[in-house]
This record gives sequence, structure tokens and C-alpha cells, in this order.
Amino acid sequence: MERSLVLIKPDAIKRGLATTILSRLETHRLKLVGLKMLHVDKAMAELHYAVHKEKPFFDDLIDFITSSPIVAAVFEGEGAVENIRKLMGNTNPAKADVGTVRWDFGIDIQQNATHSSDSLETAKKEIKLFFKDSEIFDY
Ligand code: 3AN
Repeated sequence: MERSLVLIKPDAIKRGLATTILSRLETHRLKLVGLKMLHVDKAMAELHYAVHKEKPFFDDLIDFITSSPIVAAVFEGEGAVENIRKLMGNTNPAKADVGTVRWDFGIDIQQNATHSSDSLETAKKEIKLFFKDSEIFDY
């Protein structure tokens, strides 16, 4: 079954939105198979966002994601990667569809509440970065 990585970012954590966002996914046919709270360090953040290394917002992005603990989750389901992206909405909350997580909870393009894997290939790499095999459950 398809799996995807979801991160609840510092802006959402600080506003007490972690369980609200996780719950929204759980009620949309996505099964929670891995969950942890962690404080990402600079090295891990740079690995996670390696594709954005040359972007002008890279340093700010690293500072932001390391600015507080985050919640990392693995969800499983048919079409999980695409369905989670749809539920999250556009990267820029101002352009997100009404009813999406980023429409409801995003502040701006950086403080946009969540991250979710953008392809199956990326999901596999991202899940490996955040979770050991033994931290993902079959049930
Ligand atoms: P998504 O998270 O929707 O996959 P990406 O992969 O394009 O979006 O960007 C990764 C993260 O980089 C975004 N979640 C956002 O926090 C940040 N980001 C993207 N574009 C910008 C931008 N123009 N200015 C500041 N931060 C940005």
C-alpha cells in the first residue's frame, strides 16, 4: 500500500494544530502507521530540503523548520501521496482551495502548516530519513 510522509511544521505546532491536522487525514481514508515528535537539526533539515539548496529562501526555510519541535507522521492508503497533497492544498495558502489544510491554517508560503511528500519516490526517501523500519507499523 502507498505511504507518504507528513510533517506538521513549527507554525502549526506552536498554535496547537497538530492533532487537528492529523485527525483530518485519519478521517479521509488514510491510516496512521508511524508518528513521532522531534526537533530536526540543521544537518537533517538540509538533507530533507536538499532539492531547494540553490533557492533564495533556503536558509530561511532551514531556520524555520529547526525553530521548534515538529511532528512527523507516515500515512498509508490508496493514492496516499496525491490524496494528501490535495488535502493540504497549494504551497501558498493564499492560493489554496477552500477547505484544504493550508487554506484553513496556513499563514504564508513559509508558515504553511505542513509538508507532504510530492511523489512516491520522494516519499520513500523522506520516510527513510525520518523513520526506522521498526517505527512503521503493519496492522
Ligand atoms: P511543498 O511543501 O508544497 O511541496 P515546495 O516543495 O515547493 O512546496 O517547497 C518546500 C517548502 O519551501 C514549502 N513548504 C515552503 O515552506 C518553502 N517555500 C517554497 N517556496 C517558497 C518561497 N517562494 N518563499 C519562501 N518559502 C518557500
